Amino acid sequence: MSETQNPLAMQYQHGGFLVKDNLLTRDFISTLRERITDIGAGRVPDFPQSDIEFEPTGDGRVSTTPRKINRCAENDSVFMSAACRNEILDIVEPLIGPDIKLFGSQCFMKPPGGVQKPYHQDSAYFTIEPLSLVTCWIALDDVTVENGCMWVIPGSHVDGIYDHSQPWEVAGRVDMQVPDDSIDRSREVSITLSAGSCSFHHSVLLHRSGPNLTDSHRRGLAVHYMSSRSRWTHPTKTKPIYPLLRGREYEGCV
Ligand SMILES: O=C(O)CCC(=O)C(=O)O
Repeated sequence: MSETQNPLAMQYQHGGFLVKDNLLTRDFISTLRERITDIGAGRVPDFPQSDIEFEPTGDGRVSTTPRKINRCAENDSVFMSAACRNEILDIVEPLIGPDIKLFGSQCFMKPPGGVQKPYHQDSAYFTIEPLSLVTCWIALDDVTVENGCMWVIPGSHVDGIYDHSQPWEVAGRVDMQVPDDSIDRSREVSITLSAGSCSFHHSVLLHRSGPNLTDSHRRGLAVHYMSSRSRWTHPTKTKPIYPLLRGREYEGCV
């Protein structure tokens, strides 16, 4: 089926995101949740502790509550099995083509009291061209406005990269966000999901997530996919090895 005939791909091209309800089973989601608990408790010995970030305490220090687990699929076979699920790759393929590589993965823990993540575009941080990666965000818990769902500005994926010039302090370091006055919040829409449902967003789409105002976690696994025809553009850093998940490699590409 060509990109233009696929209704999901058309929706994605128009709005820069799409939602697929109940894409993964509750059993598989339970497996991922248990794996997160084991990693957090240090029961997965090979998982690098340096890839776990912690929540800020509000007084400039960092707590012992995990906020984010970086490189989950790259470090761990259980998470890699999530990144390789055919249910997901079958949706990604019409969006970026048949040759698909894993660019990265992160688990956003958003514990009770977890802080917001302000507006940003993933491609502002990704040194890959073209700027057309797609992120599958897998809901590991039921995700609501109250527990900090994602919000997006539909159609902003065609705007190009915004200035990320407003400092934002989190987890002991300063990150950058799109200045609040550049965003028209009257256009934003929330993405609420049941556990096992997934959203897919374009890497140039403006998005944020709210604070968690509830007393349970709002966990989400974000897996970033790119075409294996993409090019590495970082001026100094050596290109990492990106695993091929479907299709084929291309000479001189990522
Ligand atoms: O899950 C979150 O809180 C933020 C997610 C996000 O920014 C992303 O997946 O790019």
